[in-house]
Formats: sequence, structure tokens, C-alpha cells
Amino acid sequence: MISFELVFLALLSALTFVHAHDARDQIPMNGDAIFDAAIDISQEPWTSKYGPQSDLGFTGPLSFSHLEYRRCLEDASQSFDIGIIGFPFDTKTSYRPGARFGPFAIRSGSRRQMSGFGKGWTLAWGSSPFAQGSSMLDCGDVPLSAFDNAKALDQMEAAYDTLLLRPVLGGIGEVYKERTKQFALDGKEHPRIVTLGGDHTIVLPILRSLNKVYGPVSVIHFDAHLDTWPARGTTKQEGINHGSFFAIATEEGLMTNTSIHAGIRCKMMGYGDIEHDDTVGFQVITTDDIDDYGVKKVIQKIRQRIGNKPVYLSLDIDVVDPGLAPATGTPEIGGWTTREVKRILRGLTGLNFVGADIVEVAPAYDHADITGIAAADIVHDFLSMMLIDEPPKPHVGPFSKEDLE
Ligand SMILES: [Mn+2]
Repeated sequence: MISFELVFLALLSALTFVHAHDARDQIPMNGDAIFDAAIDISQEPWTSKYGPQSDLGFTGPLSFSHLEYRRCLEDASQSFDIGIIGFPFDTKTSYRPGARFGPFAIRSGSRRQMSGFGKGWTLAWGSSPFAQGSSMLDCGDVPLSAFDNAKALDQMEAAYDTLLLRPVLGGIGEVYKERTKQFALDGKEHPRIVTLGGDHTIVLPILRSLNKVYGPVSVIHFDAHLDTWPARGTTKQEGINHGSFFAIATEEGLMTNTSIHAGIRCKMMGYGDIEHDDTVGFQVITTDDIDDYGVKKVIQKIRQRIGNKPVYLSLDIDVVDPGLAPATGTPEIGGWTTREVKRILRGLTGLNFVGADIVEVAPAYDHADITGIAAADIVHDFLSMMLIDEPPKPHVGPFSKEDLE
């Protein structure tokens, strides 16, 4: 007796043959793609019953928040207003390496914050970064040398230059607002790049690149550490590392003297480190200032310091307490909570950001992906912060204005 399966398979092959024959009669045989195009998927079992093959939060190829992924350095066919790029680099770190896997961990942590389907709206913002009229693209990772640091720094600068000099798309609606034109030396609107590090050294080539387009910029630096220590070592390359890049950037004239740190709490040689930090152009907001002065004052001081100048934001994940973000190279206890960092970032909305990064995520030291998820959520806030004109008002709900006093 012939089984049902055999009959079904025979029928299927017969149908496939007829279908193939029909299609080949009508369409010149010059490639499988043309042949495949002749298949009417709407009649196929999957599409006729279930429609598109949509990616779920936990499926699909890895891109930040499921944004479209292009290798932008070799593919200029798609313009963007905000580009996300990975700098997988960790060979200038002083303690635990592993941040070369940061871009992977942050993209992986972003899978539930889906850019499609209108998701991304939060009560805290009252909006979604994906609904601000700006086009975003995940531009992939830069293939950096893991063996030659001087080459890797040059590769980062060349990659950043390449993206920064691309023309913007100019929005995906009528609401697109020019953000960078007024500061650019060439008077043109330039895209903004969000970089996923990488150890903190990646900021030096980024500042070199930004300097060519904007001249010197101010920096808002979230970190447990100063990163303004003088270059030391017996070779030039040894002196350039994730603790000295800001000092080098200032020597090279890449920064204004109106920058500010937020969340500092590391051990130092002494107060001399702070005096030197001042010469590099920074004011210091310590981790404990949030208890003594509160979130509002922290926001106010950063905004006063930066004013209307073009500003670059660099966030080392170690600004967050290692209990909430353990996967980092140089953890320091007693840090800010992710909620505090998110609140400060919201408060900075409307400053003239020319770019941003998140660095020092080293997922080998993570537990249950919490650091990757925290970093991805912070990048989600970066996008809103860079696209909205002013900080969102506090939630009202069952509260009233009097409750704020
Ligand atoms: Mn740092």
C-alpha cells in the first residue's frame, strides 16, 4: 500500500516540475533569481496562512534594535541621519580586556527594543526615538586590526570620517530638523554617529574626526574614571590608552576647555590628578554629588557648562554601579544606578550633540546579559536625547504640580 506521504511527495514533485516548466517557458533562463521571482508566495502554505516572516524580539540577524543593517563603509547606497557603528577594539585597556565584544553585546541586548512596529515609546519620554522623522541605520562594525594599535586608531578615524562626511538623508518625513549645519565648518548638515565601543581609547580617533568637521568640541563624559591622565610610557603608542586619550585630545587642540565629567569615583594619585584634569578642560561631578545635590542640580550644572556649544557625549558603562553593569574592564563600586543615568541623560535633551558613544562593555564578565541590556537601553535614550528639543516633563498620573514641590 502506498502511504499518504509518498502520494503527497509524488504530487509535490509533479507540481514543482509543472511549475518549473511553466516558468521556464515564459522567462528567459538567465539566473535563479529570475526563476524564483516567478513563484507566487501568496499561494504558499506559510504566506497564505501567516503572512510576512517577521523577526521577533529574540530572532533574526543581529542589528541594533532590528534597524536596517548595512556595511556602510563599503555601501553608500542608503543615506542616514543617525548611523550606529561598532568599534570592536580593546587592546589599549589597562586591566580586564574584552570590550571588542561590546558592539555584539549591545546589539544583542537591544533585541527587545524593536525599532519596527512603532515600538520604542516610553512613559518617561512620552515619545519614541524611531518616530522623530530621522532615519537610522546600523552601519555594522569596523574591521579593526587587533595587532597594530596605530593602524587600528587610523582605521577608526578613517571609518568615522567616511560616515561623518556622508550626506544626511534629511529625514523620513517633514519633521526633520537640521541639527549640525550651524556648527559645521563647511556649513553643511552632517549625520550623527553613535559608536558602540570598544575600550575608551576609541574616543581619540573620534575627536580627531569631529575636529575636521566642527573644530574643537566640548565633551560630556560619564565615567568612574577621569581618563585625563598624562601619556606615560617609553613609546608613543604606550602613552595612548584608555586612561590618557582626553589629555592627548586636548594637546592636539580637539576639545574646548568647557568639558565636564559625571560620576567620577576612582582612586587617584592625589588632588594633583584633579588639578591636571582642570588643565585638560574638565569640571568634575562626582558619584556622591547626586546624593548631596540631587539629579536636577547635576543636570543643571552640565547644561550650564555646555551651553549652546557643539558637544560630544561619551559614556563609559563603568559609571553605572558594577552591581547593575558588571561587564566592564575596570569596575568601581558605589556607582550610579541605571535609573539615575537614564534620568540625567533625559535632562540633557536639547543640547547640541554632534555624536555619542558608549564604551567599555566587556560581555565576558556579564551575568544574564544585564550589562548588554543596560547599555542598549542607554543607547535608546541617546537617540531620543539627540532628536528631541527639550527634556520631557515629569509624568503626572495620580500626582499634581504640588506633589513636585
Ligand atoms: Mn573611561
